Amino acid sequence: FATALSSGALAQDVSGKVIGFSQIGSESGWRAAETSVTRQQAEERGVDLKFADAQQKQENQIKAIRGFIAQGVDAILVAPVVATGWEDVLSEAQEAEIPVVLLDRGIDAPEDLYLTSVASDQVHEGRVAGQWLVDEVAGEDCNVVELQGTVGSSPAINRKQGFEEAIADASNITIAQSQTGDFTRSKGKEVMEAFLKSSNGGADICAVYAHNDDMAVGAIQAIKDAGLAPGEDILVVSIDAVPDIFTAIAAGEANATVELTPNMAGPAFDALGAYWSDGTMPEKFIITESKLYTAADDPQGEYERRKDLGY
Ligand code: GYE
Repeated sequence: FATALSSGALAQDVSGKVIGFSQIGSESGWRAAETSVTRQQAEERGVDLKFADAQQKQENQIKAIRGFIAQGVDAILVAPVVATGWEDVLSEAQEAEIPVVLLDRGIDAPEDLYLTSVASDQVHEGRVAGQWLVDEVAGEDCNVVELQGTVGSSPAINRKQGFEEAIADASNITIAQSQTGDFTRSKGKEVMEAFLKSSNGGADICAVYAHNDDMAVGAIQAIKDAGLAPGEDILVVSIDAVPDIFTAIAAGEANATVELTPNMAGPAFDALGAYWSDGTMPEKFIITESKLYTAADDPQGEYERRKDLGY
């Protein structure tokens, strides 16, 4: 019994495994946090993590995955930059019997091509952001400008859809302009500048909805440069809950964010460990939480808490 129990206790063990991680790049603060949490998790669990930065290009991710297959890694983690175009390379991994776990973004491909997917419910995130705005403006007319994430990525598609669903019955709220800011601060600022110019210097804009905090931070700068007060003249709602947005919320320059945990690797390693120990098949979709934060939720404390976690 003692032996059976102790081997049971090792059930989730992934130590000694070689795991490749095809990361998208470093477009956002959230992405940087995910990279560092994944490295930490690997180190704590004794995983030999092979890290490949794709610099936002799917072709680099496909090359990295082929490299991992050629090296004979034990598993592959991939954060897929866009949703389409994965079937061939994931079939190659499947033929090589290397389990693949998707992190933080989804793909349009048969579900048997990956073991599991660890991600948030991105449609839900969009709904939470949209519902916050519906409640906040309480029936007043409101023109929203939207900063979308990377074109063709699952969070851009889903966060747009969820937000539109949440405001569908609010005839007072209209999405006046919507464009991609590629999940980056610099593009968020640039696109917001254009929105402000074409909206009477910003006088016609009531709120900005950004698919991530980094674009919101860029937009906040553009709003200030235009001589307006972000958070007051123009409401700001976004997604991720990174430290910098809490600084903005604490300063009254942003209003709300929806949290996305950067710890996608922890549940992924747990799932792989169980799978390797006794063949346990994980849930196909492991869904992380999406909590709304506003100025009422101790933004300074949330900032510090994340800094302590190594964001
Ligand atoms: O929200 C954004 C990042 O894929 C869900 O990608 C993730 C998104 C995240 O760059 O900041």
